[in-house]
Amino acid sequence: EKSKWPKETIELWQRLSKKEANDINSVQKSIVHHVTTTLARSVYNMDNFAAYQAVALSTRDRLISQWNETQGQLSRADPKRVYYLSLEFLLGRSMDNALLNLGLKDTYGKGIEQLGFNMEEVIESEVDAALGNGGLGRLAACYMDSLATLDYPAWGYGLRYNYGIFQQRIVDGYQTEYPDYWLNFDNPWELPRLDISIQIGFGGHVQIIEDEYGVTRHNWIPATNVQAIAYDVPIPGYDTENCNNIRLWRSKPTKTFDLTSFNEGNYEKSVEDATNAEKITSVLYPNDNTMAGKELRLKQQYFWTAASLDDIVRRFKKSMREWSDFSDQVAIQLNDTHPALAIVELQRLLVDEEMLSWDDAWDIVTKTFAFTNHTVLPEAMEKWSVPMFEYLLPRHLQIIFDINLFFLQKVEMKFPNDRGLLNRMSIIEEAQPQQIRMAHLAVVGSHKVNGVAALHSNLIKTTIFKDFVHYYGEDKFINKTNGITPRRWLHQANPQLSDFITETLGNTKWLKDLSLLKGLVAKINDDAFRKKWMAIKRANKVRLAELIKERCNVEVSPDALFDVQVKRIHEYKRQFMNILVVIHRYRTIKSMTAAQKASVQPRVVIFGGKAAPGYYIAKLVIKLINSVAAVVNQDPAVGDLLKVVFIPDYNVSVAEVIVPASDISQHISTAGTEASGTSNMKFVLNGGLIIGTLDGANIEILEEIGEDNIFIFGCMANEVEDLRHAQRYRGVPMDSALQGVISAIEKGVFGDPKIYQPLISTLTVGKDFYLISADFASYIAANQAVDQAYKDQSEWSKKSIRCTANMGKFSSDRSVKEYADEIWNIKPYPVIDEGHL
Ligand code: 7GP
Repeated sequence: EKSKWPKETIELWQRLSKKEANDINSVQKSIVHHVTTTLARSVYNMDNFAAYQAVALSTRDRLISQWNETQGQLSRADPKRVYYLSLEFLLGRSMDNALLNLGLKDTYGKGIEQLGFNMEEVIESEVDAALGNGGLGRLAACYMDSLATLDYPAWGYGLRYNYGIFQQRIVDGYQTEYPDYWLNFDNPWELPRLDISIQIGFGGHVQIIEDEYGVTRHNWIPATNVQAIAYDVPIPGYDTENCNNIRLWRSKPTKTFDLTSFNEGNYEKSVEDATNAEKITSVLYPNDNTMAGKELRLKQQYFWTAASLDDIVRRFKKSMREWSDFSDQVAIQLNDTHPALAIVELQRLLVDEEMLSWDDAWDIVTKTFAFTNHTVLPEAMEKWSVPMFEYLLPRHLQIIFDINLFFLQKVEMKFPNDRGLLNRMSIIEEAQPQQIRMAHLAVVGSHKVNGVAALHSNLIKTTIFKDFVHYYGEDKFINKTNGITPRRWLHQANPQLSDFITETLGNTKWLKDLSLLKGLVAKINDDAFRKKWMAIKRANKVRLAELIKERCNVEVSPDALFDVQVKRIHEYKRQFMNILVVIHRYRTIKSMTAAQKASVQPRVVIFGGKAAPGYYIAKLVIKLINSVAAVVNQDPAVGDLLKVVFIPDYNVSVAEVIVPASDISQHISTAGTEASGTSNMKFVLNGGLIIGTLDGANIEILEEIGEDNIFIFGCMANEVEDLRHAQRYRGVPMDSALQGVISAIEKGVFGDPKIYQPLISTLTVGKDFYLISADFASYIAANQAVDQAYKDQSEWSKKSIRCTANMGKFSSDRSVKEYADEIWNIKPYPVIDEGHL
């Protein structure tokens, strides 16, 4: 124990652990030091990647100092912390972000320039950390940035997958998947904590023990154990000393297990068991908004929640407080239902291992957890089959049945004699076999439940959680509209615009208080200002055009209107509707005279996004987009009036190039299906207008920026049911423009029409679940309105400025503050720079 050492020893440590200086000389020295020692290279043996590694290692040294300082001071002060449990953290690259947040980008940039390298090229050498699918995972990453920036004591807990989301390549127009070997060249942004290792059990049986007072205790004897090893990822805040942590768990075989098998003389079995243990954290499941129901996924969820809770409880126990203080020290946020097992695990630890009474334990549990729902799509609701669950987690199943029994008893007391209600609210679905409804478990075990945008939070109250609102009352169900970090999504991704805003507003305060962007409105009638604003947009479009040339081998003009839809490919997001309207546009242009063509607004339609490998219809949409692109892009009758591209392998770092370069982007989900959307916020923050439905956060963006600056179309969420009904039972005919488009596909204009038959079938009258036909005409009209508006560049530039200026609400700083005040009850704890560790 350090505190037992004599004063002189501690002072010696403090003298020797002085933080590195950050002048250009020290920075260069540290880079070259890493080149020559850590990398064992020299000036004669350097390339961009080696430069990246050296800069990363040097930056990492500085991060670790801050991390140590933060974690040390927090351990001593021991304030209440929040733990954000997320199976996904879609971090992207770290170096640029870390240097900007530490305020060292300029110094490092100059430093390596003198050493013969270009910072932007060096940054490009980093591979993305892609431990997430889409919105949910990227939200977790934005929240970690805000938590650190606002000095909140917060840790993330997740899994260290060996393979992140697959890499997408397009072969003959089709998506093919390749493994993401992101750890092949070592990851400088993680600190392996080989000393932190936790045993996690699986399977086995439950012993019932009766003590001398006749009280029964349950003792779970797992059949197998695996080890969880911690890897820490430092998350520096912007312009602060605070540096938070994401702890990612990696699975390893246990040493004792190896030995037993070895002693039993069963070498092969021990090797097999060891590989099975490693498998748990080997791969991220590539589904976005759908549940796969695989046993290995359930193993991942338990492995991760059990390791995290063990860690959290161990940290709490160090403070020697009473158990009744637990929820005053610890808040745990469940990022969707993936970590809902944590509720059961904490109850098990408290009752079986800490010997608390059931009721005392349950009181602690429900005060500790809060739950965020990210979707209402039925196919995404997590359910686990009871037999499979019992085989893996026998004791947890008993606890779930008990939680359910006590819960349903209370429901019965409040609303007697309503079996239908009990059936609907039960955590167990009476199917063959029985299923555990994880969303119900999460609601019952949490003190607050939130949706991620106003519309979505209201929807969950009237649909999936209706009975629960009736039972618990309104206060438990709240809204926390999503946000995005302006540090990555403006300052880092759009440096020119960031500098221009800083110059205009006189300082960088807006990066920590995004509402200050309002100050830009005063410049709206300043011609020079508007010209510069549009010149920056154009420069960003040039950068994107270069990326398109490189990745798609298509030349696009930066003077055309850039129209973007980038997000996971999903029927509810309606990329299909977008490409159908592109075909409509193509046909319209083809039918025009030369004189008519002269007034067409040239457009580049840009798609990007991955489809889940098993999602057949989504993959067909990608094929259709590529086929349309192939035909349109080489049609001399169209020329530059229309270009279509599908950018392969859309990910965070590609998004950082695309987002600042869009004129218009598409957020066109069927109303009521997109919980929030977050890329909509990124585009508008960067002065890109959006075309969208009244869905998710689009509605709140409209409220903030005003209806003149957004293109809204389509039906509203409360009309969807009636429209579906009318389609199904009253045979509303298909939209006529849509009919024309479909017959073009069927005639083979875009290749063998047989390929697309399953896709076209989804539009059959009565089956068009996502209402593409119903919204088609208004979608075409909205697109025409965009063309019209874009022609007046001066008016457009005003809209663009108004967009950026009014996006203050959508900073993840605002979201995180709301969570901290209204759910977690935590306060900022700003770390003091003591100059040593
Ligand atoms: C997404 C939602 O689809 C998106 O609308 C939202 O902005 C985002 O979460 C962040 O809240 N949901 C998922 O990514 C997802 O997989 C099912 O949800 C668990």
